[in-house]
Amino acid sequence: MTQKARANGNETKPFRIIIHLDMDAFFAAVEQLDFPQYRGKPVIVGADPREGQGRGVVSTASYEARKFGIHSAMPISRAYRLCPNGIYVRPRGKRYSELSRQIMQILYDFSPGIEQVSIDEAFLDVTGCLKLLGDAPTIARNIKQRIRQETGLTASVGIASNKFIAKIASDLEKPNGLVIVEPGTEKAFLKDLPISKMWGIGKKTEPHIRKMGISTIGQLAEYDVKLLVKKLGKAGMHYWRLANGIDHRPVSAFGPAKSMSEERTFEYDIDDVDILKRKLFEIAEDLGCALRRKHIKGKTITLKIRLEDFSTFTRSHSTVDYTDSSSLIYSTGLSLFENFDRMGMKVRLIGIGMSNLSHPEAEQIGLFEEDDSTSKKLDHVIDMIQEKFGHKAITKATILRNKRNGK
Ligand code: TTP
Ligand code: MG
Repeated sequence: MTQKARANGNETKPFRIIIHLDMDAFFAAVEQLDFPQYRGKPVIVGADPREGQGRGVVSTASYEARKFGIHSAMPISRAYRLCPNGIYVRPRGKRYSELSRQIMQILYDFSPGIEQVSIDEAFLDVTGCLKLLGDAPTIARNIKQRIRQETGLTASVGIASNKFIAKIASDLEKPNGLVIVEPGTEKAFLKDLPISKMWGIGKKTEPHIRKMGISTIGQLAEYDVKLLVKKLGKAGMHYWRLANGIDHRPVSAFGPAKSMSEERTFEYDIDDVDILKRKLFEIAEDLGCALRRKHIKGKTITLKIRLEDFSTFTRSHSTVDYTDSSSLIYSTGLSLFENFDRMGMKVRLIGIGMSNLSHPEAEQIGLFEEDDSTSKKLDHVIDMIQEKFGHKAITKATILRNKRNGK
């Protein structure tokens, strides 16, 4: 199969069956599981509401609480005003991770082709498992049943010929949903859905697209693709292909690494900016080193931050050229960090990821290669010494200075 983009909308592709699974109101459902007195009640997991004066946000809300208009990322004070009699609880990350691992383990019994996308969500490529396990709806029902029996939780599942459609399908009949999109019906399935359902179209892009007179995925599919590319750049082609039901992205357990990342979860939530900066510096060093060791470079640097209430955010920036430079990774990560509003909350986890990867043969010779050469040489020397004498043998002065200051 050729993975190259052809913009005629009729390209042939191998037949695949992809399942997308997403747990229902995950954190809140776990609370209702462990505390039976919460069942059937509005449960809000997140920051402390302190009689409506609390800072921070909602991590998630049970479906009973959603009837009051409460949703993830809403300020907790607002949630409290909407539902003062709700049950407000702090997140219990360890417990959620434990159940997440158990759920993913169940999925591995059905297919080795699993891509876990978040704590409660995964894609499975079951194309090769049909003979063994039955048709896709049977597999999906069995997965849901095993999760229910072994954990007591419900999941929603979408089945389709690609990831994009499967992801949309799993969301359509939540909670406890099972939506099957038969091959050949992809475009009809997408046609009347609002563009807000499109994976990847964020709050910034959506108004832009709406201004172009596009409000449904069907309208996007019918839009002049050349004009779309002119207005939205490369992303325009990507969206147009998705809107036409074309998505060849593999479930990445089968494909090469799409990103590399380093992150640190802290024992205690951290507020001190200097400590956080130093952690970022260490992460950038480790990530740069890992990239150089594998001879991989990347263009998109993503900062990941998890706050004390478990809300998790990412902020990305793409560099002009492919890079594996620790100092460029650090300076980019730092500027993303400095522009991020923590809403007064402490940080529980911080990390940096590199995506949009290239292998050496695809590397472009950068415009700024010359200016970069000193830090490149320094990176190289550090890598060599660390390789020979171990990771702790050498470190840049910034880390050392902070260590001496006892931070
Ligand atoms: P989601 O799957 O987005 O949400 P959900 O499982 O709570 O509800 P749904 O039935 O709609 O899938 O996220 C999974 C968990 O991740 C969620 O239970 C809590 C956490 N989370 C946050 O902490 N902050 C957020 O902004 C979001 C979206 C999720
Ligand atoms: Mg979910």
